[in-house]
Amino acid sequence: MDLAQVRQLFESLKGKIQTPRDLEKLRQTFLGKKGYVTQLFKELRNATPEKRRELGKLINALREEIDEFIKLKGEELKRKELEEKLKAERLDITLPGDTVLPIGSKHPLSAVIEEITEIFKQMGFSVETGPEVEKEEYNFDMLNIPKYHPARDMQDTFYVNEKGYLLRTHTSPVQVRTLLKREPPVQIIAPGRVYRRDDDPTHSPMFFQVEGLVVNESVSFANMVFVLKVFLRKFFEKDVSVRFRPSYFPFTEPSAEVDIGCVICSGKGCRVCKGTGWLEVLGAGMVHPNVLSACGIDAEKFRGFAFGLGVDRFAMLKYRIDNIKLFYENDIRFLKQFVSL
Ligand code: 2NL
Repeated sequence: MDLAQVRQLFESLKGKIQTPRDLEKLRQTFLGKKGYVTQLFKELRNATPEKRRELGKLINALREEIDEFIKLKGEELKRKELEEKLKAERLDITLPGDTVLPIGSKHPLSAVIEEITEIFKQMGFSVETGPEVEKEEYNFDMLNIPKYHPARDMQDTFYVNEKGYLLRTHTSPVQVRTLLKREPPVQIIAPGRVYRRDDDPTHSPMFFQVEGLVVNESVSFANMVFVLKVFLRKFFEKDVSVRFRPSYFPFTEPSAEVDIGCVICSGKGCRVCKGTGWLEVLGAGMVHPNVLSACGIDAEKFRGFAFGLGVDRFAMLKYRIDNIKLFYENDIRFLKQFVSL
């Protein structure tokens, strides 16, 4: 083949190059050891010096042209290949992730304790806490519950040792400690865990209580009625009816049990209020003079009222939960229903 034919062949093949392999084949066909251009150079040896110079220039030009084409086409093919690869592997990093981090929620009992605490704070109460392992003295003796008094059995106490230490059966010892270290006027609430040897569908051996205590000169039963009514109506977010029934606690005299009109059936009678239309929610009374004296307070000069409530009962009524055990099983399916609290 002569130069013109080689050039013509190259021109006809140029447009058919699709892949790097095609390109390499093209290179071998023209510039390889037995390629057409290489062949043309070899044939030059037989030409005259003038012809050799003249023809050599032309062959060289063709070789450079093919070289340049291979270089540019190679780059183009590489770019195309990369583009296709990127298209195939494309990730849209602007899409939202598919793993939503689970967000924890407040335990319903914590939410209710906070709510109760907030209401009493607004009424001028401050919050006191104390140890859960208590002295028998603070838990019973100073609250007018003498040794061998049936109340100590009624509350089925967990004794820690024989040296007079126990798990507190109510948060009253917190109030005793406060009275021992502080002069009246005192206006406090004591929220916290308490322990009793009870374990059945409606009783847990550990539960939460909030107790309250007000000690001042001329504090009356009427003051107590008012404070508890305000509290109950704020907590249940409606104008609930409230009634006080006579009762007995060793640490208060007189004592009362406080009922509200059933928040489930509005007093018509249902399963929760056992058809009575009333729910018992609080125990309360005027602090017994023996308790004030035991705490070093002049019972002639000062009076007080006190009350106690079970947090679980309040939470059950507020969120319509019928089984106290749900609060202590920590089943995620139960807990995650309280996300907004
Ligand atoms: C109930 C009854 C009550 C008290 C707790 C108390 C504390 C001191 C002095 C006098 Cl330091 N009283 N606490 C008074 C009356 C009732 O709780 O049924 N709780 C669930």
